[in-house]
Amino acid sequence: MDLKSSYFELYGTNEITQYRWEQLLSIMEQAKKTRPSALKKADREGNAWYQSEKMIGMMLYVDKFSNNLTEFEKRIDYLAELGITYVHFMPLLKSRDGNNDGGYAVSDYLMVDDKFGTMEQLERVMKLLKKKGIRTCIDFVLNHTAKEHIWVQKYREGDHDYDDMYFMFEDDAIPKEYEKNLTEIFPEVAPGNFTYYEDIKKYVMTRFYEFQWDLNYRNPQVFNKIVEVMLTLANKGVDIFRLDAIPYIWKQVGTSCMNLPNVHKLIAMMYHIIQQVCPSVIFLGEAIVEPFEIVKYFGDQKTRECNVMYNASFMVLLWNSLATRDVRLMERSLSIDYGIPKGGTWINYVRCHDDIGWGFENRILKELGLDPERHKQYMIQFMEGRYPGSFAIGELYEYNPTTQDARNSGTLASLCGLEQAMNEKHMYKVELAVKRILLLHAMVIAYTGIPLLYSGDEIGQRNDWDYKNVQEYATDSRWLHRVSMDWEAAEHRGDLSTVQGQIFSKIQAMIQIRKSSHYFSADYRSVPVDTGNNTVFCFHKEDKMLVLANFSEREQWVDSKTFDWFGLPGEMEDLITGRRVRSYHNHIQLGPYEYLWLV
Ligand code: OTU
Repeated sequence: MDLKSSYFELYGTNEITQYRWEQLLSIMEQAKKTRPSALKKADREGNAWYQSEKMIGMMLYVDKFSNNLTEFEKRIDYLAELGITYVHFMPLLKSRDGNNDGGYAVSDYLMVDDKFGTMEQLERVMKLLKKKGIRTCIDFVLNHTAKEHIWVQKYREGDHDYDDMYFMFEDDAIPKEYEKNLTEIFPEVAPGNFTYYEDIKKYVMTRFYEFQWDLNYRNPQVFNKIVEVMLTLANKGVDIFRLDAIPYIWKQVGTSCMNLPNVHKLIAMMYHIIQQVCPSVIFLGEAIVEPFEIVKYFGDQKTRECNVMYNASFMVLLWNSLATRDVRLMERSLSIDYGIPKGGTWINYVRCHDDIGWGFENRILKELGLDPERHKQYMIQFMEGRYPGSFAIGELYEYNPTTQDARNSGTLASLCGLEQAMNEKHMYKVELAVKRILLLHAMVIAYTGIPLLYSGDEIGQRNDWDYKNVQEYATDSRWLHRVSMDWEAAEHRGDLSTVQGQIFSKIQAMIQIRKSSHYFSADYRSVPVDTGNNTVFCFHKEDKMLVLANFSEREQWVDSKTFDWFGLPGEMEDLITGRRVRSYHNHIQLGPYEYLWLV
């Protein structure tokens, strides 16, 4: 791409653009000049590292994982023991006091929040991680800042250079025009998309929480400033930028202000810039939108945007399969070819710090004879634990009493039945819950892409109900699953008679297997296969490897003729157990929630 012509196309050919363009060039020059030599050396290798089978991520909140960055250093060995090769630090830049949406309301991009430590400590941690072969991902919140950000302060002080950093209006005429086409992101806790401030006599665009002011990328200065902080952070050693909430960064009256063409242009420009300045760095895009919109953020063969994107559909489909014991929706949805460009790679995860929202392909639901609305209600109630027979214990998120619409919160273990089983002291249920936890991990570790674990899930941590007693968390049920690492429980990880030991050791083993075979790299595409059994999910990797997974608590049989093309009926080896698997009376047998990685 030609950066200059894109910049002028976006911002118009005039003196101001010319001035900002030159400013951008000097920001890039400066960053190039000051990039430490160790990082420059890494740059020479490029950024293809993210496509390796060795990539395994863990996401964590520093305070919840290790109190602060100093204590984090002592926990690096734990991450290495599990086999982690990249750590995603949840927002750790300075954020506003009080409610800050889990750090997603940044008040200073160049400072680490005091509650975690200092920028120097972060740099030290990144270096120590690198020594252990672990890369660093940080959250980069670029759609909005806290209303206390320095750029807001400068505006308030009357510095005209900062006049148009945000969307501000004298009266509500334009806001009303916008509202006609906007949905609400947090309809229950933060309704509306604009807020009136008496002190400045302005309506400000606040699409998320009121204290998160949307940045105005129509102003080239915003673009330059964001690029400047990004490059500064890259020079401190960040390998992966998780670009938060990207669908929203460009706004246009009369549209939904989501996924607009200029969003893609902005991201492509930013990517081009990091390629120029720090080519070992990559972008992880966060866009929890429809799959055909998500894949556009990979860019195309010529113009890359993000290297990796969250595979939100897969996550939701895994839960759907578990709750319904029916894998057809997953198998059919994953069979759709969205034309991902080469190099575009998924982050596969079972849950993250956010809620789970039930976005399905309604067309496929209908093909299966299901009513989309009623099916969604089933999932909502099942995951909350309200549906009769459900094993999950979770909570609703953003529940709308009028429409009954909601999303769900809960930790992986609690949603898989461990909390209920422990409450009932029901040993068989505990066993099933552990099997579900492992099954879901086996899927995200085996499927093409990078597996991302949530800290604490590797030892089966249950919901944290105490969040209700913390004032700034109480109205946001996502804190139910943002648990503090239970280090005492983690001590039992070597003891296979404990739940922690059973989960940790098996996940650790799967990670090791993944790292030792090229079949798990980005080069081997996963292709779903219809087994003829609705509860058994199957995919193969370029005919080299076959994954089978039973999504029910009952034993299942699959006709081995389905796999004639794969060399059956012969003998196969399960990579996980080393066991020889052969068909028995032309069938392959799978125990409750059993999964096989066959070669
Ligand atoms: C993201 O999520 C973060 O993951 C959240 O934790 C933040 O609260 C939020 O941004 C604001 O910074 O709407 O329900 O398509 O789905 O950006 C979560 C992207 C969100 C959105 C996503 C957003």
